[in-house]
Amino acid sequence: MTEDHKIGAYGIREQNKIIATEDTHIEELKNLGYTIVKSGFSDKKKQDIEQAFEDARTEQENKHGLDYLKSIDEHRLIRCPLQYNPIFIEILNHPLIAAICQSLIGPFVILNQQNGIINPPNKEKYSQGSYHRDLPYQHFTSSHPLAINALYCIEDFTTENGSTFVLPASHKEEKFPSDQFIQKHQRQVEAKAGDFIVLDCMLYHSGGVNKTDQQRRAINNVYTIPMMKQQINLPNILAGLYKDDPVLEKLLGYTTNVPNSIQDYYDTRQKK
Ligand SMILES: O=C(O)CCC(=O)C(=O)O
Repeated sequence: MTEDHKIGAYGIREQNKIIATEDTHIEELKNLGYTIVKSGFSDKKKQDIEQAFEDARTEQENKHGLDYLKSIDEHRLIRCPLQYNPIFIEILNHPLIAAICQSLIGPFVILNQQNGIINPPNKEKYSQGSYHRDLPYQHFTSSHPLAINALYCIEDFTTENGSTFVLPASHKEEKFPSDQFIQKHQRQVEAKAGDFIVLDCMLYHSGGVNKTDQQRRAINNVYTIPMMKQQINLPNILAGLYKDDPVLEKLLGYTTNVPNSIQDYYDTRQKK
């Protein structure tokens, strides 16, 4: 910051300092509950992710059947894309996202879920298009974040295609605010393809209405303290895949899976 841009202040003895790249994001997440992080992925990588997203969607539909997925309102979600292509592992293991999560949640972070999210065109409704917390039904606040959602944008998120609405600082309040407050203070966040919209999971947010004739896609990556159960048992799905990598072994939950027996629990103690 140049002298011209220095903020005038008095009576202040303590102030945050921006030193590392992640510090700006950490400050925004603490104070506002959201921030935008540039992935730095090349155009080629972004295209490969988009292709992998569509391939994963086809594979899921072939496996479970589109009619069945529609009958349970799961046709606009891809559950656990990480099982289909290692490119999704690169997304969930992004170094800047990892640094932010570790600084906010603590040194031991696990992936709770990764989902492909499709906001359909022509104002059609979808499951994420209503206000919620990513730790739903919870009405407490905590002094440290318990969970962070890094929503990777496959295309530009615009007001036209239903980019995400947030209620700034609502992660600090227990109750969902009144409709009047929401109408006055909600903010629609715009982001570029390849950005992550990163949210404190206790921030109230909602997908917007997609008024265009093109789908708007994203991949959410939710990270939590290791004491929270995963949305789906990822070690079970991955069946040993990536277990040889000590970082991924922890992140994917291999070391925090609930032991099936007392002997299994003793084995975890022995490894410590
Ligand atoms: O699709 C969106 O804009 C929001 C996604 C969302 O709400 C979520 O990942 O929890």
